[in-house]
Amino acid sequence: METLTPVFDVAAIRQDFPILNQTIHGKPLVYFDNAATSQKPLPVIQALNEYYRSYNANIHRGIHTLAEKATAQYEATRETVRQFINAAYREEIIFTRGSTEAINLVAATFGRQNVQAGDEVIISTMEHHSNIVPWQMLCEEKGATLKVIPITDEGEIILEEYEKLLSERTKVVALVYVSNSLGTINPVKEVIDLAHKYGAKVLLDGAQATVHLDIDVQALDCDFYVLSSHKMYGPTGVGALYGKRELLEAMPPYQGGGEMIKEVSFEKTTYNELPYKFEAGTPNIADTVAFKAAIDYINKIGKSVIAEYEHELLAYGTEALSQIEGLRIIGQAREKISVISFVIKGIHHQDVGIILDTQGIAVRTGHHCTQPMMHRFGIPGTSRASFAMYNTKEEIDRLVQGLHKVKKMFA
Ligand code: 7TS
Repeated sequence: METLTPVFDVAAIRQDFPILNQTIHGKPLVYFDNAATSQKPLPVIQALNEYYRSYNANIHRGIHTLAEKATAQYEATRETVRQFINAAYREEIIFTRGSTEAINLVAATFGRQNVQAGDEVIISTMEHHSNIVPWQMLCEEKGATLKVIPITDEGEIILEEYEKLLSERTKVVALVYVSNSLGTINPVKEVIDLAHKYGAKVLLDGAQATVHLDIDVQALDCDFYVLSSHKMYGPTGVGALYGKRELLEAMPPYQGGGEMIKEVSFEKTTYNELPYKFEAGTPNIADTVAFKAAIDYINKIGKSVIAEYEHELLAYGTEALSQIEGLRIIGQAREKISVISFVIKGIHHQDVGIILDTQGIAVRTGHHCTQPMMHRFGIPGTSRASFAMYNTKEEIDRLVQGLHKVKKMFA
């Protein structure tokens, strides 16, 4: 009998990721560094290959067949990203190198235009450095003030404290949707609605969220949203900025050059329409084209099915790791994605990472580009296991065994 709900077949999915099928130091690879970057399925690798083998050409400028095909494929990715986050218009999707560049774009254009001396920008304690430093640079330049939403010991932002920070001086609230170090899913809708009461604009850092959650920028009513392809099973070097059309239209360009202009003379340049106004120079065509294959792959399997499976991994991993004596999970929010950050009493996180690697297990160790947050927890860093759709409970068992070995070595 045919089943109506899609079946999640992790063994079949693993076949699509050739990199997983290898040994490291003689042990089968366990890849638990997905929050840093995810692995790429065959359709993505094939899309890259196909682009360079059969239609590499510069886009938007040529009238020859290859240029037209490359342009069509590049623009098809824009439409796919638009649908994936439910933006209203394709012009609202600007391609960038990733989340970092997208945040810098907003800080340098919208920020410079709208944040003045005495104004305030609000971020949270759990931001990635890429959602701290651009705002800090802006505040320094303008004489504005950076305010920080505190978090609880569980790793949740304190909404009442956030409300106290808001005022007529608040121009921007920039918040991570899902924390890369804690896994926390922030209550972004409440944050956005409160900010809008004060006329502030909200940027959501969706670098981690986009691959795990259903994203609807219209329902959220965020003003800006950023994402990175490489954390979504797509290639590195490409990401996107979503911005509400009227905001993007009012913003000055970010970089000057080809593509972003309408007409250039030595006296005056007029700028291109959206989205090209923000896409100066030849973009990363190949990776952008292949990014579509990554989103198509996620859509084919089904985001909710993937999320359900990853949640199972999170619950299983949390339970298993909690049994290890001396291990403390950093980040115990009620709403989490499949990230488990932890410290082990008396053992440096770097040693944990090195020993796990000798057993073929890849985790990330350190501050994960969230140094102020580590400071908040009074630790230099953590070891972090982050799960993707191709991970398994057996791999988590391997991690647990590995951690027992680590502990033995330091006993
Ligand atoms: N924001 C968050 C929440 C992130 O996790 C990252 C990357 C970025 C922004 C920056 O994204 P990029 O694509 O521009 O680099 N996070 C990580 C990580 O957790 N480990 O390595 C990179």
